[in-house]
Amino acid sequence: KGESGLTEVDAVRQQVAVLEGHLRHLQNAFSQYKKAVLFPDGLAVGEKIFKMAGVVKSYSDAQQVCREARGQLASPRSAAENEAVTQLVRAQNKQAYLSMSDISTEGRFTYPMGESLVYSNWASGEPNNNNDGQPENCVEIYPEGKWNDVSCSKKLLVICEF
Ligand code: 293
Ligand code: CA
Repeated sequence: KGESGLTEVDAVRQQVAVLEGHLRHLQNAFSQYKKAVLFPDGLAVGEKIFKMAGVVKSYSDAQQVCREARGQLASPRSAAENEAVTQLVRAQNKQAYLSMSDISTEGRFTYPMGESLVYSNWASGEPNNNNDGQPENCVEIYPEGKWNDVSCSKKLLVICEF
């Protein structure tokens, strides 16, 4: 025992209590911060956040918007993520770009880093690469949540993910 009368264990207990107070404060502050950041155009699904960017752009300009914000275009990898993107699309009633394309190899849609899709929600008959003249190498999501391949020059709502 030290001169103070406190055992080392007591000192450590006190430090833990102080840290628990700091942790509680951070949890409350983070919870408030998340609500503010997601209002009114963001949605969190698991560890992913989707955010409607409020602009309508061609694919390459849309990619740039998300990249400049240190994110990437929406890439729903599950039904739950697709439902979140669909909610944002429905709120604007405008089709939005997804990140995926078959620019590298016609007929093989990939994420921006080149991996094949782990989830898809194509509308019936899609992808059909059908745009008399221009190829359809990009993907739009409809307010119903289904996907359609479209020309990458089409101007569509931008939704980023982080
Ligand atoms: C064709 C047939 C339509 C379809 C459309 C889109 C264009 O016009 O049923 O909706 O292609 O796939 O991207
Ligand atoms: Ca199509």
